[in-house]
Amino acid sequence: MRDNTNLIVVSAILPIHIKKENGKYQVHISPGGLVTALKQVLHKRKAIWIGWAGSEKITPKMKNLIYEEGKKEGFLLYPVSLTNKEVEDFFNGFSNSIIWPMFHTFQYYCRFEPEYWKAYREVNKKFARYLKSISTEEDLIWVHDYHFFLLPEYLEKLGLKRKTAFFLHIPFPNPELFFKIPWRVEILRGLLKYDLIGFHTFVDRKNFLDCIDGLVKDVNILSTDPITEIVYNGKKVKVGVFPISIDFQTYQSLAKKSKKEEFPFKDKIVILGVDRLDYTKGLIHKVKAYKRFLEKYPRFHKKTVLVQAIAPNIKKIPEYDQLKIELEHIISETNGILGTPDWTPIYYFPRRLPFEKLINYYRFSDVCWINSIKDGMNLVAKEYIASQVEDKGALILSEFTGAAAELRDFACLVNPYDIEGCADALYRVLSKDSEEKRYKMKKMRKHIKHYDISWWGNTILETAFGKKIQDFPELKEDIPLHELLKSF
Ligand code: ADQ
Repeated sequence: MRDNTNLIVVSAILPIHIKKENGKYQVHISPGGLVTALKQVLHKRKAIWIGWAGSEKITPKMKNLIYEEGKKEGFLLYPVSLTNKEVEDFFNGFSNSIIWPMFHTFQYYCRFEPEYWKAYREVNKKFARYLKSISTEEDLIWVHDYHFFLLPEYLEKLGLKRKTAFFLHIPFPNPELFFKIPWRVEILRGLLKYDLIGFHTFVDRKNFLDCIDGLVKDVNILSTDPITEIVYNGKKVKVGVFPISIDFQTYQSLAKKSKKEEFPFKDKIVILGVDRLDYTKGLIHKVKAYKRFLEKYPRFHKKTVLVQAIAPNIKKIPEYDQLKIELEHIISETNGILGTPDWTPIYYFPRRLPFEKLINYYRFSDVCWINSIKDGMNLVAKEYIASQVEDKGALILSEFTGAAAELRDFACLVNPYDIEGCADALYRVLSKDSEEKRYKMKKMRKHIKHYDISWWGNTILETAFGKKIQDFPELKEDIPLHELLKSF
């Protein structure tokens, strides 16, 4: 039934997750940039995507539902079950209360519980066992993100020879931060068992190489450009920089069809924010800076609105509950102090916008403001640019995003900690000559159009496995479910 070579993609969460609500299974789209990007790369490819589907037990009925959902997107979804304890200690614990905060420079949010490390190893082992049951030596395994630093080590322990590539969607910290992690050496040694390791930026790669240099014995770093080669324990590991992107054409063509009549803020200057609820996104700093802008530049009163959509987070961490409370407080305080009966300075949508609405907002907003304290890339920046089909808008972009490395010459870069500086930057952007904005937007659009999601996927797969995404067959035929269920 299977071709000789399959592309098997591994991520902690599948693009959909299932919840039982009122006795019925409900399918939800998983939030976040990893899912957005991979869905676009794998579209209509017979790739097998494995990950957790948000539930402790997976019944045949759920498998069927997940399989059907995957088929709609054009790929095969295989759910891996996690116990509640594993979700707590591996997912919310090690991954999201140690690695996520540390790699985003929030070291004081880290909880270094040994139980978390134990669960992290166990779940990596579980995924390796699962891969053993579904893969052959011919298959190519493409692993995503910080949940799976140890996966190739466990594949090796199970006696499996597999070709593996790893991509880190978040930043890699410098040694000063990374060295604080109690299991730092094990993490680096685990990573060095991949055949290819990919990062968003040159800074991430440099940080990784500096950490290796400082902590791993008997490692030989051979060359640096464009792909670094490391020899460790007699094995070659490639390390590259592959800035992730978006499906430019899809955003552009949907934006062209989007209608101004459907845009709810037609008569205002609109500053748009689209983020997940996360302390890394600099949301409180953004609201403070917007408030400061209105205080300093009253001529923009009643003319300007900040439209901020915030998608809920799937991670269950106390910091997110606290952030939501603080954010809602500061938004209502700003609206209360500065708003008038006929003007609300901030429109806040605490939800995931439907795709068409998102594109409509991207196309007709005057400014998109990304204020991350730290961000691996930030796809919202690129989605906004692709949707600016009239080259009109402007991008305010935090210096601390991966996207800033690519767009620094044409976006308005800001330091999110500098409230006064951000307020002035917004003023400058709104006061700028429209020809200059048009020139900058054109330049950014040209860049993203060229370096799109296909470029990203193909470059990684070619570097790792000598294949492009198009080399994998399209998902056309109906694979009987019982064939798939055998391997669950
Ligand atoms: P994220 O931290 O999730 O991704 P980002 O890259 O901005 O950040 O992607 C978010 C995605 O979710 C975008 O596709 C956006 O359109 C969507 N989204 C967010 N809020 C939304 C809302 N309120 N309504 C509708 N859609 C919303 C992680 C890393 C990033 C990296 C990506 C990809 O943290 O740095 O860019 O992975 O590698």
